[in-house]
Amino acid sequence: MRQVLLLATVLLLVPLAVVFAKSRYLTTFNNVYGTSNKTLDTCGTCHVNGYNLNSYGADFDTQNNQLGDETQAFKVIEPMDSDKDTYSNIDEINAGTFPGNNTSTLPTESSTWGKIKALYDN
Ligand SMILES: [Ca+2]
Repeated sequence: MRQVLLLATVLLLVPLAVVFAKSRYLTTFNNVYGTSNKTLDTCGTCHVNGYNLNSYGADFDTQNNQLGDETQAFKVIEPMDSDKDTYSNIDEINAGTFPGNNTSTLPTESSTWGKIKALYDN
């Protein structure tokens, strides 16, 4: 019985430890880019479907493992286009769009005018 309780405790605590350890990366991200309490202040900046890394998270993970420095890893991947939507990671971060989600892109002039036109057409 004691072993079952120990196993249950470990199974409950390990995922929590992973979540707390990884949220440190989000804190670093927010400190580097001033994104605290903004759109990108979410696990979804680097993850998809829970724990799985999106393309931006994977690029960060690769660089962080090589450099051993979270801040430098974020800086190194700034010019990259992790989600292949033609916008660099830093341009997306500055615009508040997700650098690891190719459906989250910077507004174009035509899309902005389209939204304004739609307001007046209704
Ligand atoms: Ca991009």
